Amino acid sequence: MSARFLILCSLILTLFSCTKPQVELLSPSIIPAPQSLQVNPGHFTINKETTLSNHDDFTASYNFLNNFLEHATDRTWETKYSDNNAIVLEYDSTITSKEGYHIVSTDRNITIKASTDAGAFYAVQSLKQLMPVDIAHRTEIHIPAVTIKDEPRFKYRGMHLDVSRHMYDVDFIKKYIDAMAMLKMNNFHWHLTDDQGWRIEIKKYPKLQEIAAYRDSTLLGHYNDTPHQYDGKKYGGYYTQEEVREVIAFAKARHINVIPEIEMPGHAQAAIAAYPELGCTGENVQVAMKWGVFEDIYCPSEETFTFLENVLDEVMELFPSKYIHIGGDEAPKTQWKSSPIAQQVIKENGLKDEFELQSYFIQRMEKYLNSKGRQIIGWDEILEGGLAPNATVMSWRGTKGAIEAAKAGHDVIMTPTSHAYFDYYQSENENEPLAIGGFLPLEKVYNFNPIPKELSDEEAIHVLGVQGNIWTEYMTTSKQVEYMAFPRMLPMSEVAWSADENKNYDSFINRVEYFHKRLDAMDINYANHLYEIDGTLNENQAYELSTKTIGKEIRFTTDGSEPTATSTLYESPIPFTADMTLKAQVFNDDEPLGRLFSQEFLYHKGVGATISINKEPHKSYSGSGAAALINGIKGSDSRYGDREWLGFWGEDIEIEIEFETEIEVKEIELRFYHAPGQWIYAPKKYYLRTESLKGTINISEINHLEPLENVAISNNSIKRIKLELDKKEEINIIRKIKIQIPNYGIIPDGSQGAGNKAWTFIDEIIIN
Ligand code: TNX
Repeated sequence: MSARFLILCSLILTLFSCTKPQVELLSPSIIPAPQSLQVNPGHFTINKETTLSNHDDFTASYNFLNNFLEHATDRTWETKYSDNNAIVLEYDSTITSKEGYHIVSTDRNITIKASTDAGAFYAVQSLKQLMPVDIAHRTEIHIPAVTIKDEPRFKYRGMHLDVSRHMYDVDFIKKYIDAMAMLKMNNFHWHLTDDQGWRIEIKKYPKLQEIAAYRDSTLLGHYNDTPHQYDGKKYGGYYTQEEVREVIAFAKARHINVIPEIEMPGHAQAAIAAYPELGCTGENVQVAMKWGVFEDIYCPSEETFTFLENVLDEVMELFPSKYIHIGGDEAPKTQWKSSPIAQQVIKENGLKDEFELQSYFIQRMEKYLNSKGRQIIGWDEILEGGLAPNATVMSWRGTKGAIEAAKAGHDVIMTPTSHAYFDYYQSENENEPLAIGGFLPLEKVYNFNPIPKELSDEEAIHVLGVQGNIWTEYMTTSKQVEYMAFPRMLPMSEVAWSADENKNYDSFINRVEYFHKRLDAMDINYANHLYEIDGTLNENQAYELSTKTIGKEIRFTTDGSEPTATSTLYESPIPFTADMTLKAQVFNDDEPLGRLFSQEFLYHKGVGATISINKEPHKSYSGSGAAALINGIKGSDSRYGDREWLGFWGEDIEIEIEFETEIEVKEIELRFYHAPGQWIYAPKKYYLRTESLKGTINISEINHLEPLENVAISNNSIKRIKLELDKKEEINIIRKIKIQIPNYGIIPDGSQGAGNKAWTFIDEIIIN
């Protein structure tokens, strides 16, 4: 038997034996992984006579299942009481988890037990995944005999979608919600307003529809490309209240709550374009045509509060959600500083500064929403200047905000950029469609640990759950949203639902491979990076290649040529002892899969030296540690979250490299990532010090304390700094190099992240 056949047999459970398949059964590959799943001998067969029994009032689940089965089998299904050849929905009060369920399938029937409709609904989702994808028009569908007991890890399992930067039709919103339901997600965070467009009909304010919903033009290319260029086309639209109701009803039938976000006090330029009196300057502004953070924010006047209360009244009328998201992020305080109205409010209310004014603003809106029985959610900036008493914090700038809020007894939802921003790149491949930046591959999402270790068990109870965010600056079509959301929504669903002890990336990846067929059947334009090759340098200076799915071969070349089905088969790590270009490709028999892998190796003088850094890199951007800076491998020119780049947030760093013996060094090249849009700045200056060993004991020291000239060439947002050493023997015959890199400092006004500390990202230090 060939290896491939064996693998096939392990994937497909057959009734009798591998060699004589009678009934092909799918090996259960449910995503998110259930609490416990046991495969038993036997199977259940859905045939012409199978019935559906809704013993109790599991309306949404029953309707969903009935629709699905009728569609799959091309017949109407009789609903009657029977426990033979039936799919039975049954109430079971012993299932204490409100969203939990049991499924027992045998030769005789399938029983779904739950204590709520939500639990039964999630059972139905699992049951669907026990069936093969291509079941349409089959007369028989076979389902393996299993016992599943399941319940979620977190009660908040969310996905966000920004419809302001780009907008998608109602059919797509439903498709997105449908996919969320399949993955047992239960909160859809609908980001409806922002600087670039107001997308929800508010009847009391018609200019929100006429003016705020449209922008005159849109930025072309990336924000970091200069000079900025525009397409000159009017863009926009909004969801009518009727459409909003339709979306909410559709989501409700899938046990998904829809949380509207109405941004305040910042990200409000579109509303101010429609009603300039809501701003502090009274001047006319345009709906924003590019991305970023804008200074036109709501003025804290009575007029603004009345406007926002009226808007929220209509929002609450539409959305039954307990939570209303009021934004609170990225609100520059410049205009408040010079506004008499804002300063008056500060004075009258005894506030210390504009941060306390923001807090006053949010607390006032919270009071209003609380009085109507609703709760607010805000981005973590709402912590600044004092947290509103009942607010839930959505932590996006790392986890600091979440820790502070949970310690103060507030609920938090975890959406850190490092693990939850699906607008970031998911592959290092240069051919990826344009994205905002960053690097968030599938595995990193999967390894997201939502409970910060700084929290005690008691405090951790405040972590309600997790959410993936889709900011759509660079997603002009719904197909592009799908590409960024899938498959990353899959690992996020497992982070949200599955018990930590059941998580296993290899098992997950094998389930994803089959899941692609489900996504195909749903016409979802997912990104397929499963057959990409991953490379790491091991301690023996040899390069290891791997690919995530089982049963595939990797073939490679080291002379720069493209690998073919007859190139060298990868069997053991490839030694790295000279400059080389490694190219590798995954093959399934003779068929190449996925994309070509290519890696340059620079065998410079730093390779093999000892390195230390006085500060730990930030835990979300720690690459493969300090050693990554002298391993001969440069970081990606377009993604800073890979294994080679190290990120430090606001810290001055000092790097020390020590060679085994004295060597001659002529130049040192440093590489810094420079992407102001993501708060990443190359430092303004550097200091270099070399130490040489005179004889055997004396260490002579040469200080270059003045900043060395920046001979950088800005290249694809990488700043390269070449430090040429004086050609004097005591300078370039050296034992040790020390490089001091002061952080850029605070991000200046008018830039993304203004007022926050800048990041420093550094990768290979090339020593020649
Ligand atoms: C920050 S996350 C934002 C958004 C941008 C996003 C891009 C947050 C609260 N604000 O306005 O779209 O970064 O990644």
